[in-house]
Amino acid sequence: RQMELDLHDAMREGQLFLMFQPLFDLGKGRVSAFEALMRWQHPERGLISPVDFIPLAEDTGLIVPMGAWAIREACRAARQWPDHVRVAVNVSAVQFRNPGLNTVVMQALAESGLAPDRLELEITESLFIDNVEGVLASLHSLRALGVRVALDDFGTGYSSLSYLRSFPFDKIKIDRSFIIDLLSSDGATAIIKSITTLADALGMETTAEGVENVGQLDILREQGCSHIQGFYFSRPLPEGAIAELFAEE
Ligand code: G
Ligand code: G
Ligand code: MN
Ligand code: NA
Repeated sequence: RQMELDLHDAMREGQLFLMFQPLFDLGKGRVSAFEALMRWQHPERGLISPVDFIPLAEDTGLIVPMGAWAIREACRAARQWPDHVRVAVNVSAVQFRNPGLNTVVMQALAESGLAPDRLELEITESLFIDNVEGVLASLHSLRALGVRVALDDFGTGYSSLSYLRSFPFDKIKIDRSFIIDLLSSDGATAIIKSITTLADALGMETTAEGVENVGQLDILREQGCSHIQGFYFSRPLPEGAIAELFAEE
């Protein structure tokens, strides 16, 4: 209860901020995007992880204004980056089902001047639990704005294949749990291979999440994964560090 009150204050008092983790394009050999990851600098408790406050934000509905803020803030930041670099923003199921999302996206693009195809929204499989028709309609209206859509945490949820066929995602993000097993299990390698083959056939990119070492990277490259994200390449960075990163490139 106290945490809920605190979360209200967090929004008003600017205690929320975004970190940005790079996604690396293996084919082009360069950073292609950054994923925006929300953080809460609590005045007494210090830094709080989204794992600990996003569920509360979803239960209370606060995720709707918080998520809108994240989209606006991410677009504003990305406007400073080179044109080929996108920004990816996580959209929770509650936020996705809110009818105001299209307007939020449109306003964030207009306000920042960011080209629509530089914004990528990450949604998870859990959205497809019910009302699949409604979810597909919303996805199409977002797509009509010119933004990209990625399927996050792929492989952890429900019957994945039917909605992969029904909706043209731009990218599939392969869940970290598959990457963890890569060095110890041939089965995990086979799964990566089948996901990248499927994604290629459907014209979708793939990002492997949670890549932590060069051994995993080698297998992913070999199995046709197009992008990687993870601590091996870079941890999430503060906005200020990104300008330096591009200066080095
Ligand atoms: O950054 P970290 O790995 O701690 O994120 C933990 C979880 O919180 C991830 O599942 C991530 O998708 C989620 N998350 C981070 N930022 C946001 C955000 O802005 N909105 C939503 N809905 N989820 C987020
Ligand atoms: O659910 P989602 O994919 O949005 O979650 C992203 C989360 O994964 C972030 O909290 C981020 O900090 C975390 N993450 C990113 N790279 C790695 C990694 O290499 N290892 C681990 N353990 N977590 C990672
Ligand atoms: Mn994500
Ligand atoms: Na994920």
